[in-house]
Amino acid sequence: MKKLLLPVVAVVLILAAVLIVRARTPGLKLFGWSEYIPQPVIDGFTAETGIKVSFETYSSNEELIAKLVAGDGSYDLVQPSDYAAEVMIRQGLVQKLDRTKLGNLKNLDAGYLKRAHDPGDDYSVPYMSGTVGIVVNTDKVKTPVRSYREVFAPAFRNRLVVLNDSRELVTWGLYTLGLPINTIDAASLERVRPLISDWVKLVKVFDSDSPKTALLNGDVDLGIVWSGEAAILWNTDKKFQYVIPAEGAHQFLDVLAIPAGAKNVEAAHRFMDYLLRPEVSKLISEAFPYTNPNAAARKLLTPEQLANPASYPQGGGKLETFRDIGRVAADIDRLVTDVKSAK
Ligand code: SPD
Repeated sequence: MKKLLLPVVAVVLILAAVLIVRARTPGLKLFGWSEYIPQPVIDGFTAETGIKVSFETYSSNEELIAKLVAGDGSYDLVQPSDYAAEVMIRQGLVQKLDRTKLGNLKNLDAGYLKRAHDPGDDYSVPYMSGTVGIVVNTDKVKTPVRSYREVFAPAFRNRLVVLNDSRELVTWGLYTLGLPINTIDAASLERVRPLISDWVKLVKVFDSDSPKTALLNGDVDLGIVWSGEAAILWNTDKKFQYVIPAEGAHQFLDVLAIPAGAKNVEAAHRFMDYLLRPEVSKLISEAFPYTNPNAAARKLLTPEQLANPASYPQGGGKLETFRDIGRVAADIDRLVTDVKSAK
């Protein structure tokens, strides 16, 4: 009996030790855009550090901000776009970073630092950049489509996929009317209303997560999408052409930031620094080919990857970033909800 007891006790002790170590190893609660951080990259981090990552996704900055304001989630790391980071800094929703823990910041192209949303780079680290533009299946659409007006043409009724994003939709209307996209008031929204009210009636699919899917399936023939989605389509078939709209287009920089109440700040810094490694950042570019702000990672990309016209657009076109527009953001949401419900 005694002979049996000893190994049993040993096994129980080992199991208990494993459980204690596990409980003490900090996890990381990550809240990021869908289709943006490859699972193998997350798994690589866990394999190397033992830090488990729980990953939840969202489809818009407004969804992210609403969760943080409500205090839901207790996230350790989030991934806002530049203008959303600006809102979050103003509202005290994110905390200052410890740059001594981010040795790989040196890999970033300086052109992506000291931007208006975070002039001192105190709160955020660039992740990926991109644009919002027109993608056309040129097997199905034979006329040139270069502007928002040309996308929202009666001929394309029920043939369109567009982002399910209120700020984006209103911006396309503002550009079309020649109005500023960051100085928005009640008058400009009233001017946009009839235009986008007509537009939403033409749309077959609203999708911010994977707008490429409706194009790949042949459910729609053209749309307005994130550049990384268009880049994947181009990689799949060169019939999918990406165009920066003639009136102007949104250029975004998505960043990483640590919420004010994060519990695992150390793990969040480690994960950020891991993502900034050239070889890791390259993996991200391969899975989700947005514009990579990591200069050292870009050196590892192939000429073909760098020649993708959606990932790295060549030449002209007016590109603008979004800014924090304060309370008008809620008016935009209401306007878009209104016009969609009247669809
Ligand atoms: N699937 C990833 C999409 C990332 C888009 N970020 C830009 C948002 C700008 N409103």
